[in-house]
Amino acid sequence: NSFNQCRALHKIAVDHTVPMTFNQYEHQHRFRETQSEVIGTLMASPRFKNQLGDVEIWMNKLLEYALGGGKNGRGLAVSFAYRMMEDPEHFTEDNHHKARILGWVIETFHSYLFLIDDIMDGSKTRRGQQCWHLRDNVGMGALNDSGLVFTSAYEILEQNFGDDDIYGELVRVCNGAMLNTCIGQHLDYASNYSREKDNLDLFTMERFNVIALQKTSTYSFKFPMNLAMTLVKGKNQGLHLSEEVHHICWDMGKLLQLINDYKDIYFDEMQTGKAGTDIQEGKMTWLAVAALERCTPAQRKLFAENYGIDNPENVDRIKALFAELDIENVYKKHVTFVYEDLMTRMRALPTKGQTRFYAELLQACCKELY
Ligand code: DMA
Ligand code: MG
Ligand code: MG
Ligand code: MG
Repeated sequence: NSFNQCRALHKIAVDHTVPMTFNQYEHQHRFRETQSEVIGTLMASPRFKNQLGDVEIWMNKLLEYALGGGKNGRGLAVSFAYRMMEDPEHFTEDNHHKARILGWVIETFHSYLFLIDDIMDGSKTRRGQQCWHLRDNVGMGALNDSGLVFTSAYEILEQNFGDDDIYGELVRVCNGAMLNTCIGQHLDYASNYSREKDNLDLFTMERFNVIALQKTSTYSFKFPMNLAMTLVKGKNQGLHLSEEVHHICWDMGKLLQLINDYKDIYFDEMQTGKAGTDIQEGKMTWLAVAALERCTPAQRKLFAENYGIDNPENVDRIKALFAELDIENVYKKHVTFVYEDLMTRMRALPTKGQTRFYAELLQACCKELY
């Protein structure tokens, strides 16, 4: 059908069916192999000793939900980044393994974020399953469970790096990334549109960009880079991310959020493992802002009357408006432009290793590894 033809035309950034390369499968497999070790060390922490039997049962259930079924893009990025940054003379399997453990630290923080995000966004499913807070015997306990996951990330860090010189720096990196992301999540939530709030004036590209940088770029790209760099830095204090690399990370995060916003509306649950809620919740997505930029006063009124309402008729009216404004094509043109611009800037990076590394991250971002 025409939608599939459209997708074929814009394969690069929207087609999640582009297969991963053998190498990517191999790394994903190695990464996942370390998961049980990481959970084992966490649960062996003295802090879990002498607890009621229920605690371990609950933790295992919670961690299975929190760490299972994901694509692990952020976690994998740490080990990719370590391989890219490390001087070949100092590269060791031991450090590579440490990079994978740091990858699981990020994955644990990530699951903390989506446990809360799904409550805030009124989501029902995640990774092909019912959301945690909707399960029997969970409910509002999910808030505390998110605390268990959050503190577990730090516990994993302490169990594996507590005696290391870089421990303090790793803690600083984690806390900085999480604080920034939580600020982004606050802004995201506070920007939700509703007729009562009558706050459509907040929907600007400028604000979308600021929020995407904070809620997505920071922990999806800067965070893995900074952890890998801390691991390498022990021997190379002068190491830092260049200004251009910072900007590339920012813009990849914006692209990731853009794709995420698109899929919320145009992909079905079978493809994403989560039912979209952005229109229902009145989220300030890229598509909503792009649509408003193109609305006539009458269309803007229709948008204001129907956006942010959890009712299929209102949602359909918004989707029809998006179709009228040809938002899918606007999106596809924009995504293609962003992708090509990033590729050009990546090709201009000082070393071939950097170009290859960032281009791979970009592919992963577009290929649904995140
Ligand atoms: C995701 O925003 C941001 C974080 C920090 C989890 P989102 O709510 O659009 O993500 P999703 O579509 O996965 O719920
Ligand atoms: Mg969400
Ligand atoms: Mg959200
Ligand atoms: Mg989303």
